[in-house]
Amino acid sequence: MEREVKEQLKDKCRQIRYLTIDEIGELGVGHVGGSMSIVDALVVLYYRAMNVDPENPRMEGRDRLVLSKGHAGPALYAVLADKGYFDREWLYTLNKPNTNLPSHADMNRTPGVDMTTGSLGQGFSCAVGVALGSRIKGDGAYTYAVIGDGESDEGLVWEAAMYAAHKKLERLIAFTDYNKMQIDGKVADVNALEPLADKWRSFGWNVYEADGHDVEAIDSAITLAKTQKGKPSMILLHTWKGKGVSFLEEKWENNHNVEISPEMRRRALEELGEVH
Ligand SMILES: Cc1ncc(C[n+]2csc(CCOP(=O)(O)OP(=O)(O)O)c2C)c(N)n1
Ligand SMILES: [Mg+2]
Repeated sequence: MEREVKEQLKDKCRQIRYLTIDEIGELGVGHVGGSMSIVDALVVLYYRAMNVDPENPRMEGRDRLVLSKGHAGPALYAVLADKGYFDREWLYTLNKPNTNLPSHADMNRTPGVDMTTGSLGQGFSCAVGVALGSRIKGDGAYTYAVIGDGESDEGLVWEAAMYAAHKKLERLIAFTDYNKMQIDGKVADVNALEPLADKWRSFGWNVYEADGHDVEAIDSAITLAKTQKGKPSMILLHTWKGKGVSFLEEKWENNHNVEISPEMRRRALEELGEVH
């Protein structure tokens, strides 16, 4: 990746984190930790990998993203607003009455959202259906899906994983936001996933691992996944819950769905720097 491109993507991550905090701060509470941990992957997807058109959110043959961990909606909304799918002012209606941006992603309300998600496990199985539909149509599109590590406790994830491999859905590329935390504690304590890479491999997937806060590593993993034939791909992203704001990073054990007071919002935005 060219140095300039990398710097641009990194700065975009900073800006998306700023918008994410700003919109949650306006509401006063939200899924901050898991929104901040997935920003870099969303940025690589929307600013580099995906064939999408904000002017035509339902374009035939577009690549699709299913944010199966739908509670990270605020991060996706920040990206979609920045890309021009809708007015940035919408961000400040997050999860308020009559909003088009509910806390969990909703394809019937928000331009650019490809699947309604929030009930953990379901989105991923829908992504497998989307990828299968695309293959049947022969439109050449890629389907991307993001699941949480806690979400991986859902049996539905593994049913869908098995079926995707059975159908040889090589244009399905999934990510696990492996931030090591879920709602009630550490993933390793609640229901350990390791050896996670081996599990996905044994389900018939190509598996890659990357630093989920390194845009170049994420981009390389996607590029590699696209060269593979006959299998879907899983990219395990090692991430940090609350990434980008020091006081949230320090609260990694308890930043899942938390208050962002006006003072916390001010401090976080100051740390993240200006957005124009
Ligand atoms: C089926 C279902 N059960 C429970 C919940 C409530 N819930 C929302 S987020 C969450 C924790 C998910 O953990 P993880 O997938 O690790 O998310 P992240 O750390 O990325 O925020 C839970 C239990 C839900 N949304 N859906
Ligand atoms: Mg998690």
